[in-house]
Amino acid sequence: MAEDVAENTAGLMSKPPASGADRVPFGSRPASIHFDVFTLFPEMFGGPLQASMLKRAQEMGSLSVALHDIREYANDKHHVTDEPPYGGGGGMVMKAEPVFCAVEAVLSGSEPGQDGEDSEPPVILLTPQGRLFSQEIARELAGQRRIALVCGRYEGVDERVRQHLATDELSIGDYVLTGGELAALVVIDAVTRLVPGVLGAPRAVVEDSHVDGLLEGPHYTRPRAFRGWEVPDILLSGDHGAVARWRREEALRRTFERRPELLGQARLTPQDREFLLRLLEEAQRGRSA
Ligand code: 6GU
Repeated sequence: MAEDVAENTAGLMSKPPASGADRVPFGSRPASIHFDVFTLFPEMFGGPLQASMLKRAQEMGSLSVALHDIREYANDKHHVTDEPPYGGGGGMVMKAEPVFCAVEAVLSGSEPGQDGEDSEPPVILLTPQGRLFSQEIARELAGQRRIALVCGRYEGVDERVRQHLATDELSIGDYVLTGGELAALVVIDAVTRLVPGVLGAPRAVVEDSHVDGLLEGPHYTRPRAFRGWEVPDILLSGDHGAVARWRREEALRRTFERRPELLGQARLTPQDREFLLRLLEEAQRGRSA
């Protein structure tokens, strides 16, 4: 069944590792992650999983995604997956049983595919009530071999899914989406790029915004002057130490200006603190002038 969905969404199942994967030392194996996604709208995943990094990660064998249509696990003739809420009120609530049946069938290995390897992967429910997804959570999840993502829909999900099936509940921000599907894609993207070998240059991960708790500073590429706007001279100086310090200060400046609340958690050197103090003094002078 998972295969059917994947094929209908044009080949989303994992492919055998490409030739580069056999350069891994004997006895170890390449890092990879598998997502089981439970959704009423598997067709929402086609495009994003078939482009760019997520496509390449699947081709390399670093990522596999199995889409499971919850509707197929509804036991009644009409495959009902939602009902009006007990106690009245508006909207519809996602029924517990089809979700339980789908997750249990797939994770217990009674479903063809990735069974046996890890019988108790995290089962993450995606709803606006979850804890806020972050780079830190992405890093934790990137250490898993397998993750189940359950996409909430409609006005809600039967509470028993939350209490007795999910091991965690995530939200991607303080706004309301029509369902957890886009949030699941956000999680898959953020986690997959942290799987070793997925990004070409490991430095890119180390220097990411949010990794050391700061926003990234500005970047420039050719040409040196575009419509009269010049690249900062220091980037052309060839002085690597000066460039590194400038980048650090621009990251600090940007974080100070846009997300000052991040500075409390950031990893800062004494030199960073000195620079921030200068920014603070400048800001205070600016305000009193
Ligand atoms: Cl995970 N689901 C929905 N429906 N809305 C959201 C969300 C999730 N995260 C932010 N908004």
